[in-house]
Amino acid sequence: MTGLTDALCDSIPIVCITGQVPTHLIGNDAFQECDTVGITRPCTKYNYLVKRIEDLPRVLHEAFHIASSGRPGPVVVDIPKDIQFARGVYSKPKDFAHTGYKPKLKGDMEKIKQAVELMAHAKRPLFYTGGGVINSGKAASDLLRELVKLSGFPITSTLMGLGAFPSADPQWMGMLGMHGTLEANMAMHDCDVMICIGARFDDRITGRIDAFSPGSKKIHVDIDPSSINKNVHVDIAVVGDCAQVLEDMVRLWRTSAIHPEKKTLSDWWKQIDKWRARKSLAYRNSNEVIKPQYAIQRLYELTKDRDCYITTEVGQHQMWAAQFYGFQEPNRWMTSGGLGTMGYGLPSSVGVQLAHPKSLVIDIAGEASVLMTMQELSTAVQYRLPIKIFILNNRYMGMVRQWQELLHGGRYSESYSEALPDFVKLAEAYHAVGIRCEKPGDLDHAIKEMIDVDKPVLFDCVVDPKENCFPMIPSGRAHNEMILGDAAEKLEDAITEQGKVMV
Ligand SMILES: Cc1cc2nc3c(=O)[nH]c(=O)nc-3n(C[C@H](O)[C@H](O)[C@H](O)COP(=O)(O)OP(=O)(O)OC[C@H]3O[C@@H](n4cnc5c(N)ncnc54)[C@H](O)[C@@H]3O)c2cc1C
Ligand SMILES: Cc1ncc(C[n+]2csc(CCOP(=O)(O)OP(=O)(O)O)c2C)c(N)n1
Ligand SMILES: [Mg+2]
Repeated sequence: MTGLTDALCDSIPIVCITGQVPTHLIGNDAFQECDTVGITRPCTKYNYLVKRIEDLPRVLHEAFHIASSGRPGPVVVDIPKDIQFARGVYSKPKDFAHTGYKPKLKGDMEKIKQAVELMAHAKRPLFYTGGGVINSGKAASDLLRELVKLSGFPITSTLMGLGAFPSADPQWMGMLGMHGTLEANMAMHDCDVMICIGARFDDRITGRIDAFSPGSKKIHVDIDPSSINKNVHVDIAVVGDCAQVLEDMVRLWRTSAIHPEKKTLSDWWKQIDKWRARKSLAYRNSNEVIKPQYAIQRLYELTKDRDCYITTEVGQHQMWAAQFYGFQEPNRWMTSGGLGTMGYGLPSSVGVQLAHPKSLVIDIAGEASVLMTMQELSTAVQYRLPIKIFILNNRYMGMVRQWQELLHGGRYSESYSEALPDFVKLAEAYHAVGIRCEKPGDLDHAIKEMIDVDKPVLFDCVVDPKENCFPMIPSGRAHNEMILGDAAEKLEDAITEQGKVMV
């Protein structure tokens, strides 16, 4: 159920085939009977109970079509035991598209024209992009890059959209939202035209809704009509697939006679550079203890020239990975965003390694999250999948501790663990390889050793236990009320009573 909900929240296509008691026993409280269709209804895009073998080919084709088209999501197909044993004749259904399910891919041309015109007159424009660009496929990322380059506008993205635009490009402003950069959040607050492409105005992005980007006209491109005007009212809504709409936008932009004035745009960039100069991701490094941010920076430097995929667990390490690991291509970053499910990263890295057997696959993990699905290390060993589990071991459920520091005056409860396993021995118990690193000076060598081993590795990177993840917008605050790392001592005053309920 957690996996399905996770996939629903993050628009991930999954077909899940489940086993049911024989049809004649359904409703009898039979041995191991469970109302799978009933239970999974709220956490699937669609679900089926197959009662006749003749229906199976159509249902399976429909299931894959529904899961992967439009706004992707999880589909469950529940197959009773007698249907599993029955024999039937397979014939490919002629038209397996579900009646009443016809996602709109092509955007309304009139709306797209209005959007491009608004962009052409913008003084302080900004692209805010998200997971929809990744979902739409490689063409969408290519077209996005083209439009951003043609327009010269700055671009930020959500956690789910990382990699659609290269982080190494000067127009990239880093991730936005609760743990996003100062420049991205300030630009969201102060922009006059916001171009949202495949993102859904999540509360980690908007902060206080009534103070969210108060002066901007908003364009929203999304394949799901129910995402439009759900959290934030927009001025121009284009329902369609990112790639198709972007293609039209690029064409119209190229042929448009009007473009923003160079001087106006350069004034906007000067303002952005001032925010950038605050270096909101800065942290105090140490020669004694490994800072988690430094560990991710070194991991990035030592893996960036390889064919690398990153998955994560959930917590501070996930946010540091988003902030400090640079993504240049789409689909290189797998993380649980909407549900934030601890334990996601390890099984997810197993799946990624199966799909890309020759690539380097790294799960950036927290020591608490990774224990939730540690048994999957055995799957990796069994199938000879050389995944690397890079644990930022702070001996805390760090994200929980950080909030306990913010909201509860540092009264830590159940967020510290002094009963952790010895991860090196644990790796060995699974017949994997364990590596521990405790000193900043040893880190590069240890990371190289991890990369070179052709087996699953559990890397215990012992980091500063009390490091907090900054910058942050305290819940219930606006984008221009961000806290930077250096202001940490003022944290307690920064959160309002109203904000506490939004954690
Ligand atoms: C501890 C923690 C902290 C977090 N902090 C942050 C943070 O600081 N910043 C941040 O950004 N996120 C953060 N998140 C993630 C956050 O909760 C949301 O998951 C994320 O912001 C949503 O990203 P998105 O808007 O891109 O939407 P997604 O969930 O990726 O949704 C994609 C949108 O695009 C649409 N779409 C899908 N396919 C297409 C297509 N083909 N064409 C057009 N549209 C399409 C969908 O209908 C949907 O509206 C955090 C998560 C956790 C667990
Ligand atoms: C399954 C699940 N349970 C609880 C939570 C709430 N939660 C979010 S982050 C976190 C702590 C994660 O600790 P760790 O894996 O050590 O990561 P760190 O924050 O220390 O980097 C918890 C308990 C969750 N997101 N998922
Ligand atoms: Mg931890």
